[in-house]
Amino acid sequence: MADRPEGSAAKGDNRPKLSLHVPEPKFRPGDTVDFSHIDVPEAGSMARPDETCNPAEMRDMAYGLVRVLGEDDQAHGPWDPKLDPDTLRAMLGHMAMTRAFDERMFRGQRQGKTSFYMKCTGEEATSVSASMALAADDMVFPSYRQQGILIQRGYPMIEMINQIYSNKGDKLKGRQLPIMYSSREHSFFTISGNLATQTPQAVGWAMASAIKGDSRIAATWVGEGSTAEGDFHSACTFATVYNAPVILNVVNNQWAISSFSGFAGAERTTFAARALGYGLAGLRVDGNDPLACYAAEQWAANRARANAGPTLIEFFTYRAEGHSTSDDPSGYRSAQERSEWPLGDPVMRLKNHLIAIGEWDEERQEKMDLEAAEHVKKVTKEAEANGILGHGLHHPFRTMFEDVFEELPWHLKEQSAQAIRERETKFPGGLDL
Ligand SMILES: Cc1ncc(C[n+]2csc(CCOP(=O)(O)OP(=O)(O)O)c2C)c(N)n1
Ligand SMILES: [Mg+2]
Repeated sequence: MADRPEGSAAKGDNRPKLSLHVPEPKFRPGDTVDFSHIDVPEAGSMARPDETCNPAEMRDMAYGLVRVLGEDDQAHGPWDPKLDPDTLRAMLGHMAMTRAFDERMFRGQRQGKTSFYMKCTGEEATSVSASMALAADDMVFPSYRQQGILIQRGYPMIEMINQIYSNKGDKLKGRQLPIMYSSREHSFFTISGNLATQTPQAVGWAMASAIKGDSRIAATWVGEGSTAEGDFHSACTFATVYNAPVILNVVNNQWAISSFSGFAGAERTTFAARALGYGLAGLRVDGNDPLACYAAEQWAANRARANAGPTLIEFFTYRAEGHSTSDDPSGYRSAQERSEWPLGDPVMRLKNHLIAIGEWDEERQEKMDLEAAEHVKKVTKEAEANGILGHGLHHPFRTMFEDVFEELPWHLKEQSAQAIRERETKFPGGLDL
């Protein structure tokens, strides 16, 4: 019998064999990085539609890139939010504080004071600047990389560190992974490690706000990798169907631990373009341009407040450091990526802008950085008095059974008693039970 013709799928079938595409990042460790394929349009070149416009008119905004700060460090075009110098300096201050906080907490993990930390280096504008464009009581549903929101909203830093150290001052009693904060007073929804769950929650909260005739809107932040989760798509459907007053911020830092953005669909289209299929307003924004981040969030907030509909914003940025303290990016990506990244550093860009408009100088910057580092150091010392990892100054063991049921059911009482008995046997008199 003659062999099956080459390239055919099955016997007697001359249709071509099917093949599957498996995405592969452009650069691996040791590779020379060339980002010339990334289109960086001129600052100020994108039109700014009216906040109440039809999403169908926003195609360009979903595929292009909203940019305000140009190579000349000046603000350009219709998206310039025209913030006064005091506001710009405050924005710079929050970003500098976020960076100082990240540095110290990262070192704390390396010194064994906590088990885990996640930095947001290079992505500060996507939380700080966006948060500044919202009202303080708008409800935010962040992921784990938006510590900048808490810093901008004035959440006491000692609470953040107590939580990271899971010590006796931790209001969450050690029940959450370090950095998974929660603050009702700061309209900051409890962070969940289950990716993308915050997106339908934000939409649901926004729907409830509208049902109640309230004036507060909701905003959520989700990583580009997490948009591959079904929850994100349910969130988009509910948002568009009910015209929920919500902002869906997608932080495209191009990596999801060691998986590059291609696995979430970035080889095919932009994340902002997802909006078009749902009939949502979609904006793709230079995430390292603090003014563009502010302007886009403000546009979306105005739209939501006017009952004109939800917005999906893609912040195009780059995760400059490892995913977390448990990660080593040198194992899967080229170390050159960070320095070759064409959109620069958000802190430097805002600093250079302030200097260019005559409202800042290098000495003041040095002082700001020093004061931020000193502040974090001082608060860290205060938090350390409440305990660090492994020093026993945590909430008593038995508290893990508390706060869930009004009255502890019999089977949990039994489990609690057994757990305490076993612990007493293992560490006689040594641990706070
Ligand atoms: C449902 C779910 N799947 C997988 C994980 C493991 N995980 C934690 S973070 C992460 C990467 C997420 O990447 P991305 O959404 O791009 O956010 P980024 O970390 O870049 O900010 C993964 C896969 C998880 N926590 N939850
Ligand atoms: Mg990511």
